[in-house]
Amino acid sequence: MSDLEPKPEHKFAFGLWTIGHSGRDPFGEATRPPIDSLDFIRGLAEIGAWGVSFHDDDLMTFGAPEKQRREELDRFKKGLEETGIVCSMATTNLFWHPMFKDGAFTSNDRNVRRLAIQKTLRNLDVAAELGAPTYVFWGGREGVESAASKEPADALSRYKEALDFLCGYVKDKGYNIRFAIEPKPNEPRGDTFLPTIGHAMSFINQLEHSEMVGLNPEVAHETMAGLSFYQGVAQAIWQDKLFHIDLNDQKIGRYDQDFRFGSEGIKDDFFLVRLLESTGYSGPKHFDCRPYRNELGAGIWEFARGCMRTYLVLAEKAREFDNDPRVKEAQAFAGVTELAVPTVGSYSREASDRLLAEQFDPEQLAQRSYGNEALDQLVIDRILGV
Ligand code: GCO
Ligand code: MN
Ligand code: MN
Repeated sequence: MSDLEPKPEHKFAFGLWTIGHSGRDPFGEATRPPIDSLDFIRGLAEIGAWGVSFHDDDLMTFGAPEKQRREELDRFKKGLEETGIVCSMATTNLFWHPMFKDGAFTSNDRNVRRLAIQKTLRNLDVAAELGAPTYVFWGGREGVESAASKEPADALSRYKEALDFLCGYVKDKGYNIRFAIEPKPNEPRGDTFLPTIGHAMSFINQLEHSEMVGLNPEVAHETMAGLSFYQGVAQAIWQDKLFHIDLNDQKIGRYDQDFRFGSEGIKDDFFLVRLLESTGYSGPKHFDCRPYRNELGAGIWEFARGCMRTYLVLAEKAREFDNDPRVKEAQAFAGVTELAVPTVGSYSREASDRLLAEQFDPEQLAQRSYGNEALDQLVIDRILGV
């Protein structure tokens, strides 16, 4: 194994709400004291992380006087300057306050919708001041329990209206910020609008400034929906829409578990890391997860170290896998590189005439074996380290 020490060049980032999560859940109170934002940033620098992200309300007390909010922001800025940690992403809390119980951009109450956009405009100014290049939209409360309560087409129109307006603001102000939508199938709502990577990507095509809007997919969210996160991310990369990523882990079909990256679906995580490394994804590797609720003190930093360590181990394993001559041979047998060869090329009359005249032998084509068992065993051997 090469060096497994996280370094700033790896671009590992954590949200203020992650390592410092209080442990509060629907069944019980906080199990840990809050961490001050300055201590948090210092802690990140100590463990070799590079970036930090925040919700407006993580950083500045909601509803507090402007003077206090300014002081809280300046304290955070001091931490960034002192440590060299960068502010890699910002987002709005549009889910915690009871006024958002029916949604934010898609609340049936027009004043709640207007306030949600106003809250976002204000935090976009903060994001610009802190140099955050990405602004995330996770639609926490954008959804329904009762399908009778909202017309989906109206909700999607209001969602689009909000994002178009906010894109207009960023362009007007000349901010260097792109938006990233974070899909999630459910929780806290019974059904969430834009539930998966696929829904979000096709929604983006409907936006006025679709070029400045991409995705922030999360391991746990696609996995909750029983989908392959790897395939979703691969398609987002193929469509140039992977602007940011939330790494964590999750058992399939459960509530949003937000486990330490690499603690559950290790084979999926192997392929995910291999994908991010081999396609040259250059954004933050952002961990949106939290320590087990029974963890305290030094243990929460062990959790953070674990996320980064597992990522680095898997990156190394992926390189070894791709350099293994037995893998190359098995991949050639499986036809992996053959899939990269165009099938018919662009349409022309000649090309279609040629294809129509060609003779294929279906029986002989059916005789091919692809050797996927041997190939996949090489994956397992590599992950298990034998
Ligand atoms: C969740 C989400 C959030 C968002 C965060 C930033 O399931 O709670 O993943 O953690 O990522 O609000 O947008
Ligand atoms: Mn989540
Ligand atoms: Mn997330």
